Amino acid sequence: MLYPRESETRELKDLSGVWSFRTDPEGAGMDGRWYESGLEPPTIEMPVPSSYNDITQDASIRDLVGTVWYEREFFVPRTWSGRRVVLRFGSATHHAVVWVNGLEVVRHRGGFLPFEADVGDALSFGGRNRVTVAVNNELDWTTLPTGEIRTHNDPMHPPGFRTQEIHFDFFNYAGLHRPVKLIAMPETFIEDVTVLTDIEGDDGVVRYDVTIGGGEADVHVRLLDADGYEVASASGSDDQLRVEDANLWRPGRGYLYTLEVRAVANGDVEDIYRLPVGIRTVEVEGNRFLINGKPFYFRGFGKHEDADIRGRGYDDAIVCKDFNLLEWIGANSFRTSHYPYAEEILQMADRRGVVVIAEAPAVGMNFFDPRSKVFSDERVGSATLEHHLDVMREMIARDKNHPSVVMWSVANEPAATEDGAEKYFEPVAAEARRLDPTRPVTAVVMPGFGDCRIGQLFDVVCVNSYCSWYSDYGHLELIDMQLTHELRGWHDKYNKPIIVTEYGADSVAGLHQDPPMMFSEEYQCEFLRQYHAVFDRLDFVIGEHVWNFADFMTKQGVKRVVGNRKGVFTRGRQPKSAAHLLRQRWTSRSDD
Ligand code: GCB
Repeated sequence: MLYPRESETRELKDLSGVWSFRTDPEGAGMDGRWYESGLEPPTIEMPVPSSYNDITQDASIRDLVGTVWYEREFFVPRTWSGRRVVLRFGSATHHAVVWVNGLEVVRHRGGFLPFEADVGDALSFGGRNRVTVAVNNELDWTTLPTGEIRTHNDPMHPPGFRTQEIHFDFFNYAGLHRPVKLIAMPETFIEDVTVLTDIEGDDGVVRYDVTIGGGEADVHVRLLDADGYEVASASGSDDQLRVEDANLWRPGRGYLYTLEVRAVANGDVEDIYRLPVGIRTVEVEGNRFLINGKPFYFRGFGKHEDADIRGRGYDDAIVCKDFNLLEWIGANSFRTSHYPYAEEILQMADRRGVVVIAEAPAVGMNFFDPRSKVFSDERVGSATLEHHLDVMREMIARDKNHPSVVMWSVANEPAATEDGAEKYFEPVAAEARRLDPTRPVTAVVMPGFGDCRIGQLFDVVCVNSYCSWYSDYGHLELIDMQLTHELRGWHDKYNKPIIVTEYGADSVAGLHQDPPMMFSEEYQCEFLRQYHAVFDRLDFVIGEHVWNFADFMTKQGVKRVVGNRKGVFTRGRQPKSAAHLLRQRWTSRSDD
């Protein structure tokens, strides 16, 4: 799905701003047809994009399990009549139904990917219009992430008391998290563009494939360099462009060409779309991850889309700050743990040469208790799989053209030791490879190489590790022995390169204790030092992603002190001691 961009033939209207909002804890809105004539009071003001959870002082809104309603009015210019007008949501977490002027235009399941609808038939051109969205945040075994709704039928809870159970720690933020846009384009339009790039000697090769929607048109493309000079051109809906002496996209240097696509019908230019293109290759060879044929070592973080007040809501200021901090600390990569991030974030990674492991929102598929099985018909079964495959298709359709994305992660910490895990993940891995034969595929697993049943399906072993944090509390001296055993075990079993996709310890900023104790800044630093000593000895380790970039909000529970404190930056993006330690380690290496 193409990102909405302006051009000579396309206009955008951003519907971000303050919308009208109402909770619907009883689920009365659908039957009451709240979409028909405007939301009735009591409504409150709600910013879009943002999570709604932390905007008010009302805990029942923060912790709501169910549906909320958003609505706003907007004008559509008379001049847009006769054009294709699309309403596009960057995401709605987790499920949405959308009406325009009371007519249902689209439904979507899944909280982290865009969806859109041609709304021309529902609009009043040259007039006032209303968009209404019902957003539901409930997670069950058929959704991604997975979860369970529990109704507590016992004397200790009021009748019908419901809670959302989730088997992951991050707060289940919800709402309209990403920009909402109206796009006017020609009726015969450029529907999709796919590029695949290759390197031959000093030349870059760009294969493209263009789909035209709404009619017939001839396709002409030009490839422009970063200064706007044409370096290659072709005609036809799919072909190959050769760039002599190409400027490659590489880590630390996000050189981008622009593929300018024109759809021409009867001699007239109908539509123009410009796609940034980075020429690069990725490949796993033996124990190495190669970008442009050169070994790449991942230095960086697992992150979250998370900040105070706006929760998971997209915010240019936070995103820019995060990329500046990545650069400051010497990181070259991150993983979009545990769901696809806003596409604007991938665009910035493209521009800045930051490498991304893009993850599907398949998290929570684990009870962390071997007595309870997840992969079964009543839990993660065929309905979940069907949705998982849909989400892989949507994610790859959105992100296939980003040079920063070098690998797909299909899940985080599923119960990989269960009998059903292999049968479940086989088709998921196969679908990812079918959709994108150019990128390696992985699943992030927990320690326990002995019983893992899915490692053979993937190209890289990505493993999360918390020695001396979730076990052997305080015994930092055990990390060396335990981690070495674990990593060697994975390598002996699968003979694949390993990225440690999570390792980290909570620290409360400003809490000091020497000798180190858990939750102090000193403990977090010493924990990282111990891990690094092991990584530096094992040459099949090809990456270190600290958990986490910044402190982030979690569900409530006795293991968390107003959120997960494993950030090396605070939630306000100030460095803890660990950030300085990493900066020293990472900026002293110039291997890319
Ligand atoms: C993990 C999860 C991550 C948690 C982290 C932790 O293994 O993948 O989502 O936040 O551990 O801090 O417990």
